Amino acid sequence: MSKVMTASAPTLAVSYNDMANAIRALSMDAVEKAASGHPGMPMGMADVATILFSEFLKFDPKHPHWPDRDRFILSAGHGSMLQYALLYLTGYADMTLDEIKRFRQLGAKTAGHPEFGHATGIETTTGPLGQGLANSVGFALAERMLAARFSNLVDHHTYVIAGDGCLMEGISQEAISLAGHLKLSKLIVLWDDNKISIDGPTSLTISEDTAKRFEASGWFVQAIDGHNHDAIRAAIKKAQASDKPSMIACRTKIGYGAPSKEGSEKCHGSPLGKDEIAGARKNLGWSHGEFEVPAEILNAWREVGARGGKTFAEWNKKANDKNFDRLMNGDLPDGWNAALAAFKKKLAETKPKEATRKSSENTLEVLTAAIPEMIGGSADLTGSNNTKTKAMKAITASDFSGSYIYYGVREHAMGAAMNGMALHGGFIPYGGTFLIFTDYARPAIRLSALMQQRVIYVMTHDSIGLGEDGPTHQPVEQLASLRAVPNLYVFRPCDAMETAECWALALAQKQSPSILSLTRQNLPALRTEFTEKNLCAQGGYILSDAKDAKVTLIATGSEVSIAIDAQKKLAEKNIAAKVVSLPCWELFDVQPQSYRESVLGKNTLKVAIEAALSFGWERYIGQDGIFIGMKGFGASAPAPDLYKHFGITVDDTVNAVIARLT
Ligand SMILES: Cc1ncc(C[n+]2csc(CCOP(=O)(O)OP(=O)(O)O)c2C)c(N)n1
Ligand SMILES: [Mg+2]
Repeated sequence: MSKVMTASAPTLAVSYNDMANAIRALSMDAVEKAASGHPGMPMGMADVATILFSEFLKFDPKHPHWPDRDRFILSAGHGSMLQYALLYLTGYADMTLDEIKRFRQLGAKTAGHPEFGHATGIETTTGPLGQGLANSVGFALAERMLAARFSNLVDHHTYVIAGDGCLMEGISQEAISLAGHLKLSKLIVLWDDNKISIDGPTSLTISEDTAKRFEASGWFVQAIDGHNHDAIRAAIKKAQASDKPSMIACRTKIGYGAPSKEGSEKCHGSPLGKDEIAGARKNLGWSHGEFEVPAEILNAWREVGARGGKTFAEWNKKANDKNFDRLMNGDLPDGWNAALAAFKKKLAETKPKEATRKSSENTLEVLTAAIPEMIGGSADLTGSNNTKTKAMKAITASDFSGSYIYYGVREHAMGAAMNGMALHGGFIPYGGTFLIFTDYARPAIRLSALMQQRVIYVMTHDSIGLGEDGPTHQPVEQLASLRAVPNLYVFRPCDAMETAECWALALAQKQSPSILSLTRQNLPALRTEFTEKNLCAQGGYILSDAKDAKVTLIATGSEVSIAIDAQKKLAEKNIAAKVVSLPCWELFDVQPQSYRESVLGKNTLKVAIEAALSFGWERYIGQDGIFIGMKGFGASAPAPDLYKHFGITVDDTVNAVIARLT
C-alpha cells in the first residue's frame, strides 16, 4: 500500500497499511495474552476503521464527551479489540497499553465486550448482536432532534460497524426499517461483510440479498472491497452526501493476514496461537515485538487523534448555551417539582377514579410541559398507552422539532433506540407498549439497566385486569422477571396520586431505567390527601393503619383497593388489619430495616395481593404468609369475572385470613 496523500488527510509519515497493521497486531497479541477473545473481526475491519478514523470521524480524545462528536458504535461487540486498539492509538488518556495488556481481566477497561462507562470513547455497551445497530438509530435520531433545537451546536454523524450476526438478528430489521422511514441520513453503517460467523460460512444459514433488504427499507447501499483504502474513502464520502441512511457492505477477510485461519471461522473467537501469529506478522510485514507499536506509527495515529482538537476548540467557542449544557448533563429544569406539586394538590381535590394509564397521561401533560426534553413514544399503542400529550408533535422525516415518536410495532427497536437517545444525551426518552410485550423488548431493557440509562418504559394493561384480550396479553410472570433485573425500578402505582409520584421518582433516577406498570381498568382514588412528601419514595408505606394490627395486607397497583376493602370487612369481624401499598420493591428493599419492619409489622400475618404470580413475594410474607394472586396463565373474559374466577377478591382475601386465624 502506497503512502496515502489526499486533500482531506494531511500527509502522514507512515502508510495506512502500517496503521491498520498496528490494530491487527495489538488485537492478536491481546487476545493471545488473555487466552480468550476475538481476533478475526478486528483484523478484518482494520482497514475500514483506519480510513474512518483517519479521514472522517470527528472526535477529540482530549474531549471525549464533546457533545457534537461523531458517534462510533461497534455493534459487532465481540470485535472489542478493534475499538480498544483505536482508543489507545488515537490517544485516549485512559486507554493505556497496560489496559490493552489486561484485556478481559477483572477491573480492566478492556472488558470482553465494550462496556459503556468503562473507558471514554465507548458510546454504548455492545455484545448482544444487533443492539448496537438499533442503539445507533436512537443516536442518529437524538442528533437530528438536537440539531432541530440547537442548529449551531449539533451536526454530526453516527457510524456503526455491524457484522453478519447483527444483521441476522431480528432487531436489525426493526432498526433499519425505522431509520429508513425517518431518513436518518447521518447514520452510516459499515457492514463487515466477511461471510463468516461462528458456525462457519454464512451460506449455511442465510441466502437473502442483504443489500436489497436495506434498499427496500429506504437506505442508500454501496458494496466495496473492505481492504481497498480508496474504495472505503470514496464510499464514506458518497454515504455522507446521501439523503438516506447509508449501508456500506465492506467485503473483508476475517483474520486478515493469518496464514491458515484467514477467511475461516477458526479465527472468529479464539486466540490464533503462537505459530499463526508469527505467520501473520510475516504476511503483514509487521516485524515488531509483542504489543510493540513503533514510535513513527504510534505518532501517526496520535496525529490523527490530535486533528479534532481544532474543530473542538471552534465548537467550544460558540457553545455558551446554559440550557444546552443542562440538557447534555441530564439535569432536570427548575420548576418541574413545583408543577408536579400543584398537580398533586389538584388530584387531592378531584380524586379521579380512572385507570392508571390515564393518570399517567394526565401526569405527562404536566411533566412534558415542564420538562420539554422528555421524548415520548409508543410501539403502535399510543391511544392505549396514553403516552402522547395534547401538545406533543410527532417526529417525521422532514421535521425533527417534535417530541413524539411513532415507533411502529417495533418494541425491541424502541427499547434499543431509547437507549441510544439516552446515551447520546439531551433527551429523556419514554416509550409505551403493553406490559406483556416487555418480553419483546427485554434485551434492550436489560441493557438500559446495565448501562445505567434513564429510560422510562410505560407499560400498560398490566394484569388480567385488561380482560377480554386473554392470556396471550395478560402478564403473569413479567413483574417478577422485571423485578429480578438489577438496577431496574418497577413501579406499580395504585391510583392517580401514586402514578404522579412514581413518574417523579422515575425521572429523578438519573442512572436507572424504570418500568411503570399501569392498568387498563379504572381504579378508585385511594390517596386523597395532599402530601408535600412523595410517599412512594420509600417504595412502600402504610396507606391505612390499624391499631394493634394482627394482619398486614400488602398490595400493589390495582389490588391495593382490594386490600382497603378487605381491611374494612375484617374490621367488621374485629380483625385489625393494616394496608401497605408497595409500589416499588427496589426502593423499599433499600430502606433501613427499622423502617421496613415498622411498615410491614413484626408479628402480623402477612397477606400479599397482586394479580400476578407469587414469585418473589416470599421476601415479604415469609413461608407462612398468604398470597392472593395468580397461579398460572389468565383467561379471556371481562375483568371482574376473571378476578372472581382466579380468586383475587375482597371475599377471597377476607376468607383466607379468617381461615388462617381461626
Ligand atoms: C444476540 C447474540 N446471539 C449470539 C451471540 C454469540 N455470538 C457472538 S459473535 C457471533 C457470530 C457473529 O458473526 P459475525 O457477526 O459475522 O462476526 P464475525 O465472525 O464475522 O466476526 C455469535 C453467534 C451474541 N453475541 N449475541
Ligand atoms: Mg461475519
